[in-house]
Amino acid sequence: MLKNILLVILLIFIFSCKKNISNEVEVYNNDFESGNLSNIDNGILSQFNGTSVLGNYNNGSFALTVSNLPKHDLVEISFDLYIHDSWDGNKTAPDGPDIWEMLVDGNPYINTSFSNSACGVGVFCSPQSYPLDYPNNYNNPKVGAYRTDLPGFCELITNPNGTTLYKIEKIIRHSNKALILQCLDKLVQTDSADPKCDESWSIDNIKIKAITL
Ligand SMILES: [Ca+2]
Ligand SMILES: [Ca+2]
Repeated sequence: MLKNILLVILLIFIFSCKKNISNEVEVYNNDFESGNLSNIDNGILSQFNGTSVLGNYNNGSFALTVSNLPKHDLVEISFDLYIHDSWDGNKTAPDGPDIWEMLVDGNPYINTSFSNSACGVGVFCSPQSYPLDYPNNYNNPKVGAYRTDLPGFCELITNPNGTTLYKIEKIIRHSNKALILQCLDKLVQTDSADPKCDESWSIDNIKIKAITL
């Protein structure tokens, strides 16, 4: 009974929150097809799977600054995150852990690990933290993925792990006039001659909305 009452209260809360969104303005949208790297520190472009993407990065980061946001209470940040090749999740040195982070105005909103190895009978597959934060150790590789059938980024080596696409979407409290979106990795692969070919990431279709309640 108490459970039901709590559920009703929660539903009313959610409904009233939805009702109170009075305005939504898209303040940034980039699919990188025009090569636009304005306001992106350390922006690099590549072609992947027939589209232009921001990346790829290994032990790298970029920072996007969006200025002159209208008055707002929340922001919704969404993008495609490609995890390329053989990320090792929560393994330890020399293979990992393979950490990926998203920060807004310097504050971490995602601090996780990805594993992109193949699982099978008799094959050990290293766990990943995503969709939870590192060091959660209980998720199989590719949990929470949107697509797992994409080719690897690096064509120089035979890499059976391919690329996994995750749809990242975060709504956070934010009211500053400017927003800095930073993504970075702390990839570890000390036994590889070409770590960027072993594991890397890139991003596409960044959209940011300013929301007024
Ligand atoms: Ca693109
Ligand atoms: Ca690694």
